[in-house]
Amino acid sequence: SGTNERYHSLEDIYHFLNKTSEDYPDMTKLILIGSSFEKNPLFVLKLSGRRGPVDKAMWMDCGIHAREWISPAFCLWFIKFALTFYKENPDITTMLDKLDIYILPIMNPDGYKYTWTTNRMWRKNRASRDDSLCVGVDLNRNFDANWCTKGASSNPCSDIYCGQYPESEPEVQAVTKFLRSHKDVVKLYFSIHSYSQMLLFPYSYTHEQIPNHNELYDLVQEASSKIRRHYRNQYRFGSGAKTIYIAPGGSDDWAYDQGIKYSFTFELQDRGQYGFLLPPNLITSACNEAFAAVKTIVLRVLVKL
Ligand code: 0X9
Ligand code: ZN
Repeated sequence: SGTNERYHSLEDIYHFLNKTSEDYPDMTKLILIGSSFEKNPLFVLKLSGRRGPVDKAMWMDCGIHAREWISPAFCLWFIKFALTFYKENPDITTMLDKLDIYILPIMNPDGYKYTWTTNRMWRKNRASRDDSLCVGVDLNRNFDANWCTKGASSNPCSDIYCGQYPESEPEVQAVTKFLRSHKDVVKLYFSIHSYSQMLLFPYSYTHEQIPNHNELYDLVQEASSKIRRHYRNQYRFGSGAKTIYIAPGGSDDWAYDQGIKYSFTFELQDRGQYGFLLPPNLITSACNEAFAAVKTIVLRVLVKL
């Protein structure tokens, strides 16, 4: 299904965010929430409908892991789709009329840049330290959620290195600071990864079930069957610990324990044929089905809030 999508360099992504905020001044706000280890800016784009203030919001971050290129591609696709089809597509219209949507398209700009220039399979950020030759912390092991227990590594050379202490990394600090200060309004949290086609919810740091396990299970089950029916692709679903593996220090678990009771991690296409090297002609289908999942969950949750 050859469409003309492509992946975008870090510079392109910054340019897209600037241009979009200029083109849609009444529906967007570009917010600088911090900067990376190498001092690249961390921008959140706030999307809202043309209406008065609302007291509910959702958050979505992309690009925690550098090599998962479909993830930032989805955040950009989502922004473009939302702004283009507001008032045309009823689902995105409802979402933007009822919620402020905060999108961080690239949480790990340093790592992402490194995958474009030097090592396509890089995962972590690019933090260096005096006492090791190895570079990088796994940002999805650095959150303060059973930090650095089984499923993470204290070895700086590991791909799942948890960092020197919880929230040691500037990228994680920026996100936790923003979410802490917006805790009362943010009702849904989405973190976008690849690959393996899974819709996950907490916990990943323990096999224990969260209090609203059944509720979140029903939501991801419905999202998964929507994808199967409309796009003929299979997504597994369930708690992280049971569905993928035990892993501590993740953003979804941290957000959940902050009180964001609708917290999800999506693993987008594919199931391993191309893995992280998902070809550009599959971007559109990956984004369409991921959006179907996001929208199914958000529209369901909105009527409960
Ligand atoms: O291991 C991860 O961080 C994620 N998988 S990935 O292949 N994209 O690296 C899964 C994250 C699930 N949630 C938590 N572990 N908290
Ligand atoms: Zn990932």
